[in-house]
Amino acid sequence: MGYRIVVVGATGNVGREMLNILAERQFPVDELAVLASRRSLGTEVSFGDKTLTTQDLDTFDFTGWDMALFAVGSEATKVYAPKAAAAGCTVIDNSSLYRYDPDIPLIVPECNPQAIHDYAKKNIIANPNCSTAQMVVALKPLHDRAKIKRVVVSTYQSVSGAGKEGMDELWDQTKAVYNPTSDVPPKKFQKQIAFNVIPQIDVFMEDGSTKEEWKMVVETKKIVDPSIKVTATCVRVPVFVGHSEAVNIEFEEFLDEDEARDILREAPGIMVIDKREDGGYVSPIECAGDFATFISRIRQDSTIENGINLWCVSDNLRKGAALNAVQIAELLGREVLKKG
Ligand code: 11C
Repeated sequence: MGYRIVVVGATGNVGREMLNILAERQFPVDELAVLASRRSLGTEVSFGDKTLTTQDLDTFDFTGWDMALFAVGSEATKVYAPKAAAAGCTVIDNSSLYRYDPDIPLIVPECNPQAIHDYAKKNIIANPNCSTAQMVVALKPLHDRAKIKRVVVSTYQSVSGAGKEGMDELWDQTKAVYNPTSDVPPKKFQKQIAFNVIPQIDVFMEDGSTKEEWKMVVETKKIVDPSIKVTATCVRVPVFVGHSEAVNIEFEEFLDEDEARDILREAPGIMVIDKREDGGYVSPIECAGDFATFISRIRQDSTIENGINLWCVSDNLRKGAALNAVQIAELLGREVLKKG
């Protein structure tokens, strides 16, 4: 016996990846409903070798369904997630709406699987921001060994983090550079993204940081340890899929670079590719479509007593969104619902 699963926002970048990953990982699905807003109603989506037609989110009855994977913005989530949760269908939400609610667990299964047992307070589980998810997978095993004091991270985030419109804007602006008669002004992003980098993701906060940077700080504390200090600079780059991060970590105790490499090699969800030669590291184009978070360039930071630098790359639509949501569904199934 398997599960009755709903995917909400099935026509978007993340919703489609959720369907791919449920099929790839052979999640025990008995029945699957794919929902979309009125605008995309009737659109067909693929699930393995099947084609499914989207149903109306507005009129859908969540009663009798086990889990709903939400991949819509915070506004729609605010309306429909409580409805699903109240009907007894556990919500796994990819938006930022519930992440900071103390009664809602924010889970990366490699880091804090024990938090799954808090799901029942509101029958909702939150999925983290993509840039946080891949970083905490690397931080947690190192923290368990040498206790992290402070993290300084700079991100290089792909345009797919901003949805299909972000991808279209990069594509159209890139073509326009070679065709001087067409002009594609910035719409999704604040400045031209083609052949450029933009040091702003999400809105500005009062202290001069951006909300994306704030999310990395707050979510790392909630998932790994509230004592860890994080300072982040988040930058959009002209890459379609795959977020990259340069991470500097300061520990309480000394951690040798070789030991750090061995710990990461053994850690769940991580693939270490770290050869000290030309091209002996992973770049975002190579991680697209993969499940792993790739770690390269592991080295001592000799400017501080207990420091390590590393390079962290992952498919933001997968570990950063859809894969993590499906892993949460697997965890909920394994630890709580026990049907599959
Ligand atoms: C980006 N990280 O790359 C964002 C997208 O809070 O789930 C995901 C925003 C979020 O633009």
